[in-house]
Amino acid sequence: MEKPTFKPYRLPAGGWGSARSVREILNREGVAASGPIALTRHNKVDGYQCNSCAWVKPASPLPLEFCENGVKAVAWEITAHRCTPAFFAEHTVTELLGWDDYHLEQPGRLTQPLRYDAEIDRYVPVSWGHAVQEIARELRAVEDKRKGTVFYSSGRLSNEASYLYQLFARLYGNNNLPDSSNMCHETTSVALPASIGQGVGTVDLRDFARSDCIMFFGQNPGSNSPRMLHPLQEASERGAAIITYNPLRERGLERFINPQSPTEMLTGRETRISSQYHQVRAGGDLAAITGICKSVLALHEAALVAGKAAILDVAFIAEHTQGFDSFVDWLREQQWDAIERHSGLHRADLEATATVYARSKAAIGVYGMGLTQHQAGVETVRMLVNLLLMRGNMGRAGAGICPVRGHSNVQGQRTMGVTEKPELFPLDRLGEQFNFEPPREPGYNTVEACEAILRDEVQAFIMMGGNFVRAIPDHGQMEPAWRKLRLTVNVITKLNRSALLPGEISYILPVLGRLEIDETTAGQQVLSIEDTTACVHGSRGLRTPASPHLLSEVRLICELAKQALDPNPRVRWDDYMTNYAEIRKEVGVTLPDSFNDYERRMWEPGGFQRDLPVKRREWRTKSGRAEFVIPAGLDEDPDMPDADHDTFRLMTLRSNDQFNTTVYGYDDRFRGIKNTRKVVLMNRSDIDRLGFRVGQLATLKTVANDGVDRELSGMIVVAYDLPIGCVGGYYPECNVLMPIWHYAAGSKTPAAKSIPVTIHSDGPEIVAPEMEYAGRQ
Ligand SMILES: Nc1nc2c(c(=O)[nH]1)N[C@H]1C(S)=C(S)[C@@H](COP(=O)(O)OP(=O)(O)OC[C@H]3O[C@@H](n4cnc5c(=O)[nH]c(N)nc54)[C@H](O)[C@@H]3O)O[C@H]1N2
Ligand SMILES: Nc1nc2c(c(=O)[nH]1)N[C@H]1C(S)=C(S)[C@@H](COP(=O)(O)OP(=O)(O)OC[C@H]3O[C@@H](n4cnc5c(=O)[nH]c(N)nc54)[C@H](O)[C@@H]3O)O[C@H]1N2
Ligand SMILES: [Mo]
Repeated sequence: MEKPTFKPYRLPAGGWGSARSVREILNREGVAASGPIALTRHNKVDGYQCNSCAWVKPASPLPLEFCENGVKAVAWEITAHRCTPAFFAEHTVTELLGWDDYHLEQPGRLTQPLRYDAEIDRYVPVSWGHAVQEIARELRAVEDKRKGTVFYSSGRLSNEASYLYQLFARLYGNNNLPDSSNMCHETTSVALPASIGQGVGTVDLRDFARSDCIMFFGQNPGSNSPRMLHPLQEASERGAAIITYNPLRERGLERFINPQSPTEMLTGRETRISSQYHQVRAGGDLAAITGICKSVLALHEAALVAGKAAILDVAFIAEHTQGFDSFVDWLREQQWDAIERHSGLHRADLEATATVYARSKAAIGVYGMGLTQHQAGVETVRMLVNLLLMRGNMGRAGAGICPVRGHSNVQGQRTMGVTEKPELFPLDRLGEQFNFEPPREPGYNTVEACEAILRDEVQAFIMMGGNFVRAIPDHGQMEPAWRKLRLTVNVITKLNRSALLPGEISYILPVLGRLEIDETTAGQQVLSIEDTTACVHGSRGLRTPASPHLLSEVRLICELAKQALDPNPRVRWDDYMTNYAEIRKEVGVTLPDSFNDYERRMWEPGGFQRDLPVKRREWRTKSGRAEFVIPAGLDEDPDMPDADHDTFRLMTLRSNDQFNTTVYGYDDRFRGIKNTRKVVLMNRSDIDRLGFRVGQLATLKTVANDGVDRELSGMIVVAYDLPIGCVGGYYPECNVLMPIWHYAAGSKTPAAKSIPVTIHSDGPEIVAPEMEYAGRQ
């Protein structure tokens, strides 16, 4: 590996850097010739839907409706490389455990089902028939079906597979359906229903085109939803205000060149994205938004005194909301010095935002992990809703709330019933439809599944996609506990670390990817997904499968269910796995409001939008109105010993070269970091205060009084532009530092953006000189 370097990136997001990267990726995966052909069908009606993020698939797509990171995700799946049984014959599991995430996925797509053989410490090929039979037998043998079996899934699973998976779990006898959204937008699924009676965002692309004020809190579109930069560019050029709150200056939120525009590429004409950029302290948004609300209130009062038009939407507040007066009382009590201390920002910064917001006609609040992954994440999201409600920015054109969901179908999965919360799915109707009594007790979410594993209560864990053990907190405790499971089933496409922690009986079951042709006796089957604006799209594979031995996820679920469950004439597994339209028919019965005429509508340009009651100002909350919340305090992470200068807030970040635990490479182009992921980004003054030198190595230790030592050494100290007291490191490397109990109250989303750590020198030697951020570029 080449020497780590740090050289601030001077270019905008997009542009030639992006175009070059796309070419390199296709070459690297050995698909330089066929990759570009596939990409012309990317996010197109009758094409396939991108397997990377959940950003909108527009009705009028660009000729090339993809981004650099979409290409990475596609190339990763259609790669020419194969991880065959010969690879497993060569390497023991113990040896592979020493490899890092990047190298584990390099051998390529898995080609055959494999079973772990403990005697030779290797995975060996096995037939599908044998695999399904043994897994089904083990599932039947679990004593306490309610507590003993977990059905995890990761958010790429199609609507069709998700629907069958939840049906399988509920017929089996539990709601243990944790999924990856428990680790990201679970906070949203708790906050939004309480505030506005709807668990998903309220805006779509048309709203972005009409808004004149877009406020961004803790979401990084440049790396995690790059196609979103197109509507943002359009908004900026139209003169809309884009206001960002983020501890880091993320390039995608600063400036952008559309790599698909020849003029922009040739002339280098870039667009400024954010009109205001506030480097809020990690966990400081609750205080910051409180400050903005307080300023808006003051502007309103001043306007009334001056005989000018009201700033608040008084009629909306009276007709549609609840709790406004108490909220105003609470706002008046909040002191500016506390707001400034918690947010790390000046009153004038927050007033500047309030002034622009107060003038706007239609505002959108966008957010991501920077809000959801804190202990008070639920209250912070609800505070952002408060801000929007004050001016009636809900249920009208150009306005609303926009959680930017992660995985390409994580939202659809929840819609299809993959949820541990029984109240989120119409179980009565499901029971009637299939003539059974669905379990009503809440199931495990991801954190609760981990806790149950630590208590030795789980016997069988089915992982439908994902790299669970790597994505969760507390690796030091979870990995040994994981190995005590009786049955672990890894339904994956590439090798990952979770599969290398076999339980007593362990399988790797390789499946088709979304880009691959899924052929049954009834012909080629198609799938559907839902994007972050609740639009549902059809997706048709176009590539020959990576191996003739792969099964589709739908088929695998049906085969397992047929053997693990008693027969039920209403559940037609054989029909479902032959003709996926039969699954969509069942979805239409369970969810008639949104999924009538599913089969046809999923091919409409731009997809069809699910019913969103807030769009017509219908509030399905307890009071039947939108509810203002009053938070318990301004502190988002009460775990953080605040007055203690030696404790830092660690934010775990994604680089531009990863998709979750899949590490595409060791460069984080936009942040200027090359050839390494073992870095700790620190403010220069913190480095000086600790007597450290830039480029030396350091150890991070978690501050927690629970008797468990959590530490990570060999981290290169980088001087970076981020607030004093906050430090940054990469996920999943830093997950070893996260206590399992450090999560958001109410949603149990791990609080991955504020882990209390101390930092210790590993010695004065400089391993990487020049790791200093040279100032704003
Ligand atoms: N290429 C690529 N795309 C992805 C993914 C990927 O890994 N790679 N992952 C997908 C998934 S599953 C998800 S959930 C999404 C995640 O996408 P995002 O929501 O963008 O998540 P992160 O990158 O974890 O963090 C977002 C931003 O939060 C900022 N931040 C950290 N702490 C705070 C804070 O306290 N306050 C504020 N205001 N900001 C803060 C960070 O600096 C960062 O810019 O992306 C999806 N898309
Ligand atoms: N510290 C920290 N931890 C975090 C986060 C954070 O910000 N900070 N973010 C959290 C979030 S938001 C998330 S969503 C999780 C996600 O974390 P992960 O579980 O890593 O998510 P995936 O990207 O789904 O998992 C990648 C694996 O999925 C398999 N796979 C890929 N495509 C397919 C497919 O089509 N079918 C099947 N069956 N398998 C496939 C591959 O084998 C690959 O190894 O991590 C969470 N953990
Ligand atoms: Mo996520």
